Amino acid sequence: MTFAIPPATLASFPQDFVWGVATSAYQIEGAAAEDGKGPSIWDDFCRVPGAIADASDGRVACDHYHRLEEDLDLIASLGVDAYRFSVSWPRVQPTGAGAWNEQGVGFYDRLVDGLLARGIQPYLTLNHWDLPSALQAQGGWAARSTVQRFVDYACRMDRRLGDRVRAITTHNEPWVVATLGHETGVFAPGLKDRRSAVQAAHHLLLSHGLALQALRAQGCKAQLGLVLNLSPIGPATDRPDDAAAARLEDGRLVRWYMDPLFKGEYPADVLQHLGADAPQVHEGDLRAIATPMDFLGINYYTRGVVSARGDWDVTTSGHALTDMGWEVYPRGLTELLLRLHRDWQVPPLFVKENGAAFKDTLVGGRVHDAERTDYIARHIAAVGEALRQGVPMAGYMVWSLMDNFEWASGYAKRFGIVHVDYATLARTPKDSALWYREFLRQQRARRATASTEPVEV
Ligand code: IFM
Repeated sequence: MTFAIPPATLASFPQDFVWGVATSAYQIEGAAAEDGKGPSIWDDFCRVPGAIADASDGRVACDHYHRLEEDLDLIASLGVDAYRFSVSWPRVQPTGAGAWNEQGVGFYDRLVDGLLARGIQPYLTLNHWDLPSALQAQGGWAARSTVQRFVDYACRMDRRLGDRVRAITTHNEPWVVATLGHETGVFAPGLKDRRSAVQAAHHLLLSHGLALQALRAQGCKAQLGLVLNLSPIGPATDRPDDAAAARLEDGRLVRWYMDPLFKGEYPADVLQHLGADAPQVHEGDLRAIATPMDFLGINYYTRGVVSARGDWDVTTSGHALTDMGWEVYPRGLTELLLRLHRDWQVPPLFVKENGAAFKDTLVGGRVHDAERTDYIARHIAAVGEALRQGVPMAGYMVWSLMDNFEWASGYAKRFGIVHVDYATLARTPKDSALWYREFLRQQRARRATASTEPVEV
């Protein structure tokens, strides 16, 4: 089976386009209570009966903390330009305030140096959801005091690693933290309160903006930005109530974040919908949130289709579904990127996560995951198409380097291009990893010759 990307599309990727793979701390590190690490809200949430589908947790995960060198070699073997990882805040600052844990910082020091030694650019994320439990006890993201804690943490991390990392992302997917963590309660910290969710979203955005200002004020050398999970949202039918429901969903997922970041205002229709649950916004907050970024990261997996009655059946879409039940819809990525470029003054855009869970089987040392390779190839083509149409795309990163702890789904959902045997923790590159490596090799060859020859790998 070959996975072709149209030559015209391939030719649109600039020479300095950044190709990478991504992970996050809680999902791969393990060592959840070692070397001075404090507890996080995900350590706590995993103990709630029924919270995690397979009743698992991140205590061991992929044991990345103890297998750092092996994993660095694995990343290097793929031939990527960049590796996106997150820092576990409670590993470097166990209670989210005050004392710093040198052993924890040392781990990230070795990670960054190990990447650089292998010629890979480190892309650091400060918050990929594992807030220190001690801060949750003081209200977590719903409390304004967490904003300053985060700014302090960001500045300290920059002083330790900022001279060596290419980019610092403040938050990964604030919608998930706010909505799934505080409104539907299916993610940590497991609250079910819309007002808290909306306030948490505001504090995440505010802490992002203030962190950028503080980092720049102390001379941070890394590129600075934020990563949003976005999708194009459309109505299930042409009925007016479906159109209204889709517009509101777009407001809560996309415009609620894009408008304050790039226009310095919350969308009026969503504020009206929220009524008394609208956030407490202080004078100057929106100006801070709109602090210019060096890049915007987008995580894209699927589109959203909304019906007013909540009865759209994804299995009727006619498209393949992933093991998460998510529709495979690469065209939605091009649509989304074009819209971001058209409707907001966006800086260079990165796809910071894109990938798919499928049911994999390891047979004779191979995982023939053709569906995942097809998914990735089609989404890379979708990015190329956006580039061709003038969108300032700067990079693309596969989610994920390896199978890992998929939050409330536990270990059953495998997103990796590298298979992890959770009994032995052995890593085995899947066919998708071999394809990506070959694709990147050809990209590099194309860079070297600046050729536009068709590429079929
Ligand atoms: O695994 C997650 C990741 O942590 C954040 N973005 C979506 C991925 C797949 O669900």
